[in-house]
Amino acid sequence: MQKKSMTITGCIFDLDGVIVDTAGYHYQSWKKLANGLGFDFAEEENEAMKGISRMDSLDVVLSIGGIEKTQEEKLELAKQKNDLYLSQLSDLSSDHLLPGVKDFLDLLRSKGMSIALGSASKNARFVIDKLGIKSYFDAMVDGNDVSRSKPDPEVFLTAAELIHRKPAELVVFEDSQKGLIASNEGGFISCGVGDPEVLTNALFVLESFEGLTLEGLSQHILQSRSHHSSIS
Ligand code: B16
Ligand code: MG
Repeated sequence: MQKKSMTITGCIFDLDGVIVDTAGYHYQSWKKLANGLGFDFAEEENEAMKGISRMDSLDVVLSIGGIEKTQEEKLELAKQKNDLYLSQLSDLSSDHLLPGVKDFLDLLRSKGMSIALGSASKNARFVIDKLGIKSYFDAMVDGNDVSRSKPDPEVFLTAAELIHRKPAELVVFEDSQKGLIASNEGGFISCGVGDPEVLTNALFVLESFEGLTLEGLSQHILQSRSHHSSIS
């Protein structure tokens, strides 16, 4: 029997919720802002906020509260949220990297894989600096570089272009449904990081990067593809 093979030339990492657990800090900041405006923002409602831009997130929060604001007021509220968010990052360090991330980055480097960042966050470069992992990245694309928010694939396609790799050869790691839709739309190999019950747009889902090898990654991809083709 012919052995199935595949080529992976690199990986694109989302930031919040994949490399570092800042998703909770984003949520706490939006909750505080909502509370200040007189309503609550429940954790279940936060899932839809993952991966989308600050201004789009603000629109979601305001619609939950049934509140309308002018563009100028919105800019001020977005600034307040960002100040709340940044105030929680003062002691961020490599200790906050999610389990297995550092080892997996080392592995990718040692195998000559390209590594890029594809994050919606305008704070991404600041966070990457604080985590001490800047030197791993061949390219970084964040919320300052794109005009369309996930689920648009712009952020990942721009990253692929910068590292001169084809989407079909790149694995995108994402913790949000919107990011996974963006990855699928761009023709990337979509790996969810988190809960498989939630991340239904992923080709396959990893709980974490702990113990992940390139062989293991290839196996996940091949198995998921053959499973998907057998049920479609
Ligand atoms: P900022 P990711 C996203 O980052 C977050 O998931 C999302 O919750 C946040 O609203 C967005 O960044 C914008 O972040 O306010 O820092 O610009 O997951 O795409 O790395
Ligand atoms: Mg994320």
